[in-house]
Amino acid sequence: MMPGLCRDCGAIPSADESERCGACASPRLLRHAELFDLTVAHLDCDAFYAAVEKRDNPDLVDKPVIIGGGRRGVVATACYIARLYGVRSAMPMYRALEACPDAVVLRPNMAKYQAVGRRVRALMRDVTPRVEPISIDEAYLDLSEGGPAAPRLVALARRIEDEIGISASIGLSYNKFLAKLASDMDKPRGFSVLGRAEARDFLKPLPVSRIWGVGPALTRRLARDGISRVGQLQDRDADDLAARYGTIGHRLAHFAVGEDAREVKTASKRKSVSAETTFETDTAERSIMEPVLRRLSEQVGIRLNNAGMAGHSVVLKLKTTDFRLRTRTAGLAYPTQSADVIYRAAVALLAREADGTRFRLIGIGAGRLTDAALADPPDLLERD
Ligand code: DCP
Ligand code: MG
Repeated sequence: MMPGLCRDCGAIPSADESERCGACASPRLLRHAELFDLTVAHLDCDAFYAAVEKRDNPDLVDKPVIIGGGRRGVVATACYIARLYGVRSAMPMYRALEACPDAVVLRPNMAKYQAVGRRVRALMRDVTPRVEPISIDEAYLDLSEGGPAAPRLVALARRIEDEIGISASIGLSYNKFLAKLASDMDKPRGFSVLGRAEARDFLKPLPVSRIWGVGPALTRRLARDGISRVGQLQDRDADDLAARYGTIGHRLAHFAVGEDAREVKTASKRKSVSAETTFETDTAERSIMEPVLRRLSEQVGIRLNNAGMAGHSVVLKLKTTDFRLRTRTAGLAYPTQSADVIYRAAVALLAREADGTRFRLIGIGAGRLTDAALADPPDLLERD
C-alpha cells in the first residue's frame, strides 16, 4: 500500500485509493512510496513580504500586492495574485505596473519581516534543532532523528499558518539539493516529495543552471559545449567533467544524478560564512576587485544576519591564475554582521596581496563565529 498522510488533519488515509481524507474529508492528501523514509526538508515561505502585509491588512487579501520600490526601484516580491499578471521579483517597478496597473504597491518593512522570519525559525527549531537557515524565509531541516519526518513537517506547516498567519511550502527528499528543488514545485502551500526512485528522471529535463553552484558563466560555458539539460550530465564520468570544468565537475556529475553529500549545518557546526566568485577574466587590478569585494561583503553580512551569527575575524581568499590558493585572516575588535566592517577589513587584506599577481577567484568569509547577540556593540559603530 502506498504510504499517505493528510496535510490538513495529519491522519493516515485508508488503503483504498480515495481522493479525500477519511477523517476530515480534505482533498490535500500526500501519497508517496518513500513518504516515511525521507528526512531532509527545505521550507520556504510563500511570497514572504507580501504575505506578511496581507496578514496585517485583511483589505489586501484578494488584491494584487507588490512589495518594493524605493531606491532600487524594483520588485522585492509580488503576491501570487500579482504573479498571475506576470509580476516577478527583481522586475523594474514601472514594468510591474504596466503588467498589473491595479496592484497595491507597498514599501518593504524590513524590521517586521525580520521579526516574522525569526518566529518561523523558532517554530522550525521546535521540530528539530537541526535547522540551517538560508535566508530570511527559508531553511533546511534535518529530521533524521525523532521519528518520521513527513508528519512533523505537515504539523509545522499548519503551525506557521495558524500561529504566524502566513504560509510556507515544503520539499521533502533525501538531500538538500533535491529538497530545495522540491519545495519550489508546488508553491504556494506546497508539499512535494522527491524520492530516490524518481530523482534521476525528475532531474533529466531541468536546465543545468538548477544545479547548485552553476552560475551564468558556467551555464554559458556548458552551453558552448552543447550541454543545457541536467540529463546530458547524467552519464558523464566525474573525473572527465573535473578535467574539463575544474573541481565543480565532480559536483556536476553527482548532482546530476541526485547525489548531494552536503550536511544540514546548524549554527553551532558552522565554522565560517562566506561568499566567493570567479572573475570572468583573471585580474590583478584592485580597482576591479574592490567593487567585487564590496558585493561579496554585503552577501556575507546578509548571510550572517540570516543565520543569527556574527564573525570575529575576516578571511580573504584569492586563487591565482595557476590555481594557488592564498588565504589571509584579520581579527576584529568585536564580532560583526556589518558588511562595511567586513569590507574594510577585506580591502586592507587585499592591499597587501595586490602585488601584480593575477587572480581568477576572490572570496571573503567571516570566521570565529559567535551568536549575533554579541555583534556590533552600538557605541563602537557610532564611533565609526
Ligand atoms: N526578495 C527580494 N529581492 C529578490 C528576491 C527576494 O527582496 N530579488 C525578498 C522578498 C521575498 C523574500 O526575499 O519575499 C523571500 O524571497 P523568496 O525568493 O523566497 O520569494 P518569496 O518568498 O517572496 O516568494 P516564493 O513564494 O516564490 O518563495
Ligand atoms: Mg519564499
